[in-house]
Amino acid sequence: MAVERTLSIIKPDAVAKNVIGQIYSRFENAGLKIVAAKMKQLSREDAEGFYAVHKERPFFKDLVDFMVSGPVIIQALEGENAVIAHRDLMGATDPKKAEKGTIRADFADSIDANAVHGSDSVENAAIEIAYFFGTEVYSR
Ligand code: RTP
Ligand code: MG
Repeated sequence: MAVERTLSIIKPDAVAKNVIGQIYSRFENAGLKIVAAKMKQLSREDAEGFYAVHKERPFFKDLVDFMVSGPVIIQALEGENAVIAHRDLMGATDPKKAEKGTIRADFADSIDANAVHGSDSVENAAIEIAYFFGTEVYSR
């Protein structure tokens, strides 16, 4: 088993629903440690840069509009197989398809407003953590 880090975002819908603490509890109960965290109102430039891989997709503008619609909470999580462990807690992208008991099944309303983001690979996690935290993140 490998200790990994992953980048997590609590999206504007979940921040507005006042469930930050409930989502943090799920991370902690799953053995994921919060090693960096901040609340931030993303600019369009922040959101477009973060989701640059999706810029040709039809949902890109809606995704950016949504991500700048209110503050988000951004954190780096650390633990055994953190990337997959975190994706398992999140559930499927579309909350209607997400397994019961996952964050998206319990807190998300739609595929657009789907409560959380999580890195999809260790490589992307490193890029995404650097994107938001630069060298601020504590090393192990
Ligand atoms: P995320 O990156 O936010 O953790 O979500 P994900 O990996 O589960 O999904 P991804 O394919 O990376 O898509 C990024 C976000 O774009 C929105 N999306 N909308 N309308 C659509 O078909 C569609 N597909 C994706 C979602 O909000 C998704 O979280
Ligand atoms: Mg993704």
